[in-house]
Amino acid sequence: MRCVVLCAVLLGGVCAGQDAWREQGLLHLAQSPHARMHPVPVRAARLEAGFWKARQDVTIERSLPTLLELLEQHGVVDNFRRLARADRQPPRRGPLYTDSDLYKWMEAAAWSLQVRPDAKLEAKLDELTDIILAAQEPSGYLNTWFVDERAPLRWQQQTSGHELYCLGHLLQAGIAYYRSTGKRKLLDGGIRFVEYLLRDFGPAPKQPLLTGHPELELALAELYRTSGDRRYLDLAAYLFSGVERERLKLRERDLVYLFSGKPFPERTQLEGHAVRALYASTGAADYVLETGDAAFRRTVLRLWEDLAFRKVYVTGGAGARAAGETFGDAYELPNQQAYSESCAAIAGMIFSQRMLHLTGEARYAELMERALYNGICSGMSSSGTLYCYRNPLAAPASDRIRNPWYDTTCCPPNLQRTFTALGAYFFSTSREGIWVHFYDNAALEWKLESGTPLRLKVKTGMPWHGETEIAVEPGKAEEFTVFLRIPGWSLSTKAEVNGEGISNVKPGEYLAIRRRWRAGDRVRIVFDLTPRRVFANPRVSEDYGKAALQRGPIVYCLEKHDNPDVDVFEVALDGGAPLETEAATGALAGAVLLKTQGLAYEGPLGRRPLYEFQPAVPARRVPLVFVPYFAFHDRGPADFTVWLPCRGCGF
Ligand code: FUB
Ligand code: ZN
Repeated sequence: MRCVVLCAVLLGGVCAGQDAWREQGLLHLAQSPHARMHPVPVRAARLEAGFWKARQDVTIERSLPTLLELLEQHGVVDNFRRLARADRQPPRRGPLYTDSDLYKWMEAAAWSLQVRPDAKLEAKLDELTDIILAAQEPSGYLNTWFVDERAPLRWQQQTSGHELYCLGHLLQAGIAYYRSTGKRKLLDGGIRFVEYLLRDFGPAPKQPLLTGHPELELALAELYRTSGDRRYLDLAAYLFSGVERERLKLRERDLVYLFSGKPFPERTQLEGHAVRALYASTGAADYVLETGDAAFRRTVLRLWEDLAFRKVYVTGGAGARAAGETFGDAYELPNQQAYSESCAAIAGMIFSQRMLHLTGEARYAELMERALYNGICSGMSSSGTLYCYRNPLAAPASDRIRNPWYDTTCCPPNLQRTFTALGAYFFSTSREGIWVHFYDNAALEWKLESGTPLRLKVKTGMPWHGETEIAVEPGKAEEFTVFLRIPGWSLSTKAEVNGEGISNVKPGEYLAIRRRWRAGDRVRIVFDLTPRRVFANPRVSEDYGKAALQRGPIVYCLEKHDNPDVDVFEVALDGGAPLETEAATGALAGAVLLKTQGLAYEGPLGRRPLYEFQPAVPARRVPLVFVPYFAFHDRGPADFTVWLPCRGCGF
């Protein structure tokens, strides 16, 4: 039996009582029968001074407050306030999905309370909860767009109306706030809306229901995990069933674009709107975690492989085409035209997170890492006040990619909720022991699944320096396994326990160290951060003959700021030149830069004819300095590119 939110007693031996909310992981998989491992709660995994802590701090200190101001300025909160007023003033502003932006901001703020308790922020969340719930109708319906003169349009525009998308984010905010404070008012508001759906929607004679933008599916799975109420998971199953195809007269192109409306197991590839497709896949993986459904399992595996082998950028971004914000065909990965919405990188990352927890296979963490350190990290400026909606892999200075605000402002709060909860993505537990997926300075204060308290203290220079020490401190001596992910990029990793070397450390796998651990045990790992050239599958025509540079998890780009005498679009890498490292100074201080010799073309290519009988060959030697991709345009707009032609690379 599942433990429900309300339980204050032991149910089925699993519910810890009134404080059960404290124990719930980032995803509450503790009772998910098909989970190979279980995420830890956000409060259990504290990031300490280092790469990600800096990003988390700026998110909490700058990004959350400034974005709330902007949400206020753009009327997003007033859209709720006005519904409690007889005069309905001020008029509603923004596109029809703005409610979700506030909910996502609240989710981010809620997670941040587990990182840094803040009474003022908590009071603000309570105030926003009251404002939101004052707009909820007695039926449970809650949406600021389909009201008054637009009320008759409710559920009439299910392919584009985002009513269920907004509800999904409301539930996720409610769950996060509940897990952070034990307060369930916002969550209960979300549940009231779900109960209204259960009452009035479903097979005839009830009304049809479709997620025109998938998102509710994963929220319902988490609601099921939180409440124990199976009807919520069944509703997700209904949304995946595709039964509304006929009733809503969906066209084939709707089924592709929405990634909704046809039986999920009939999906064979990622297509259509990238965020929709990846949220749907995430929700489907959640469904497998709960049910083990074999057809769904085969499908999510096939879709993940489509992403990893054919449709993801080297930065972990996804969604090649700007038109419709869609996936391209297999291997269609343009660089300057890349859309690669921040939300799509996040959606791909959480899809991989579910697959990791389903299987325990390191390749899923590998793809999470690629996205986190590159195409997600790039989404927010180091100042915490500018955001990328698109994350192209090359751009001229004239392309204003980082902006404080977007009318469709889905990405900024999505980045925030990822960064505030980030520590909990680093560790999981299973019956065998503890898993470490990513490496940064961090302290885990949690417990083994046997109940023994466990403290892990990670001290590392990652992602810039490979020396890493993990202090393992169980509450009492006990036999268990410490699973350490050895990243695929670390080709020769050294590992030892208490000074004793471990052999057979394989890149791209978890190193499972099983022993009787006792307080004072130390694991030392040295990751191999040799900078390397990366080559794309030759079917990616845009990257053929080119290379990118990568060191550890960080993908680099060549940006004009550091190469004032070079046209970054008219230079090649020299495949024989060494790749050297240098500590960055100034705005990028703390980071490691890459330096190498490149080859520039003689004279601007713009003066050459478009077609010639001899190829243009770059021959003039020039020094090149590469910076981490995530920092593109962080020091102001400038030409940059990730992929460069590579002479002498053996093409
Ligand atoms: O559909 C509205 C927004 O557009 C969603 O939040 C994102 O998926 C974005 O692509
Ligand atoms: Zn977005």
